[in-house]
Amino acid sequence: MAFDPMVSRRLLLGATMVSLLVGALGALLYAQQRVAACAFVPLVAPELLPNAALAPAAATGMPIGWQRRAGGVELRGPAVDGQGFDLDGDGRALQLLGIANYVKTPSVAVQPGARYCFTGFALTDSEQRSPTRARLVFVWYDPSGTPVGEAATLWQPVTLWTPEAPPRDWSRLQGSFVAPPEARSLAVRIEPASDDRIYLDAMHAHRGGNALAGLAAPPPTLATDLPRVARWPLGRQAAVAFTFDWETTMGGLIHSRSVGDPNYDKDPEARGLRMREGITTTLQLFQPYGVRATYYATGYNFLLGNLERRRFMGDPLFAWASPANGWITDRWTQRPWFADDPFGTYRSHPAWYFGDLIRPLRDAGHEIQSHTFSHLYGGLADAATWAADLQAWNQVAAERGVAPATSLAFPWSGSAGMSDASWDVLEQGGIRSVTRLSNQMQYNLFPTDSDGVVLEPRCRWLPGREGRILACPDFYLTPERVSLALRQIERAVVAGGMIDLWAHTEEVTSPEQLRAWERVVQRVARDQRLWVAPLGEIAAWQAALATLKVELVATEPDAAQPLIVRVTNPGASDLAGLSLHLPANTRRIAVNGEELARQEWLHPRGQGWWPAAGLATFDLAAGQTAEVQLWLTP
Ligand SMILES: [Ca+2]
Ligand SMILES: [Zn+2]
Repeated sequence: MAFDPMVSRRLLLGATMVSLLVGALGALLYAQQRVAACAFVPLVAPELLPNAALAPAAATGMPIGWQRRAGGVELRGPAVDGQGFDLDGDGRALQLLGIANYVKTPSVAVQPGARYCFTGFALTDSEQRSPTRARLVFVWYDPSGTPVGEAATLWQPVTLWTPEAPPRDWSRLQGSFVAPPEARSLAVRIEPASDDRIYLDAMHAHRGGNALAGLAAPPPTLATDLPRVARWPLGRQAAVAFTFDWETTMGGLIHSRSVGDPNYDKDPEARGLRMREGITTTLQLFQPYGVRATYYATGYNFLLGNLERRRFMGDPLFAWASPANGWITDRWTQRPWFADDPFGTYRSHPAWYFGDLIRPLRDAGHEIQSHTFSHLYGGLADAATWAADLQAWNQVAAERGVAPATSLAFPWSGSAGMSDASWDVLEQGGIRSVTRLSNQMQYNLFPTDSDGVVLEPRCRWLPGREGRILACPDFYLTPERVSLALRQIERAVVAGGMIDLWAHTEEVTSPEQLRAWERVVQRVARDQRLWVAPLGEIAAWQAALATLKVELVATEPDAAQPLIVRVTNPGASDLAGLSLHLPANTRRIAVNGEELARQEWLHPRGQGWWPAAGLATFDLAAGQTAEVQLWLTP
């Protein structure tokens, strides 16, 4: 066959066109994929983050335009201080330390309705050798710079770096969200789930990020329509717990630390006796008011003695209990923690063992929870020590008929330094609420005003453990702080929250201390707006309410047809005195077919409804569903 140059040229041209088209299409697809993955694409998805290079601002230790909540966020790296890490070759990365802390990016201009994404890299060189987690929170602002919405990603793993086993790669932190209609700018907060030190580097923001949409955390559901579940039983507006740190001479008193203990320089035996006396005085204090309190006990509180010379937790030596960490001597760096046990009984050594006091406390209805077995410093102990401590506490508690701990008060308010691994141990050990958390800024989940009044007094989920562990705010009650305590309670009412009023039992023994406590207890017990209960019960209530399901059964209510609401309690806690806020035009109400009585002149105690307050109250046991019928005036 003859060779036709025309045909061949046409073919060649066609082939070239096709391959160019395929190439262009391929490039387009490739670019689309990159945009979806939040990668940089010239012109299409340029860098949006101002100072993504983390260029340092003079003298602040921070990159220009970047913000932090508290100290503990600063530039580190080979080119900064010869320490720390760097991923992208410029010699610096941003350190983030503290569970209450965050890094906040400079703001990025956005168009409403468009999707934006953020990517960055993280690792931790945790002192406790624990990997950790972090999340991103997108904060949207209107043109005036007012926040108009927030959206969080799921918690994402942050890999552990150790000198022996450095990880191959840093962990990627990423997420994307669509800008809401009012939004004109965006800043991204990076938040940690523990006090393990994190380094952040190679952070970028782009348009796009479709492929990252699945990393969004489910948004919180806000029920605003009536009927709506009231926050506390019987429609009360706030909850108050009276709690005590209660320790024998062995629990903390001989292990004095000058920081976080106002009586560190007093004789540990005399203090142990006063801790004991504080049980008698507080039982008398609460009895007339029917108030039930929480006693956070250390392990030796459960012992009637130790004639058997039992050894607990493997007779540990806590090398971290050193002057460098605030101890007044270096004694505990050489001596086992329980070495001073006199091996006597509560009769021969009443300051050392309180096993005889458990029964009277329980008989009076009070709650006994964990102040740790050993009175360890939580942020300095490792996860294995935590596990041994929780196990030992539950063991000796069981010997006195006390249930495993579900709530824990940190000795010395020493939560600063808690690793994600230690929190895992607490969670797996059944701890559902914690208090006495660190008040150092970067670890402090409950900021206060200058007088020490907690600004947002309500239990909140521990970051990274939403739905699992509640962190509850406390207020240290001393005779000088009575009027502040009353202010704190008012603040809890306004917040619809809770406050834990606390001291050591040794601090409720003098006539002056008792007068102060009496004033507050009387005030609280008579205040119909307040629910007074042990802290563990308050936390269990809040956790149960978070899982409560309220469904409107589709009907067209009129004068004859009721509105039907199904309320389900899928949790393990009974909800006695569950209350519903009702529509103002409610005429009648029935629960599971039984009409609730009107209580025109009473506060809504127990079953019934109170039209003046717009509240209906009934009990909903664990695992039960109630069908509530409301007849409304049209
Ligand atoms: Ca870098
Ligand atoms: Zn203590």
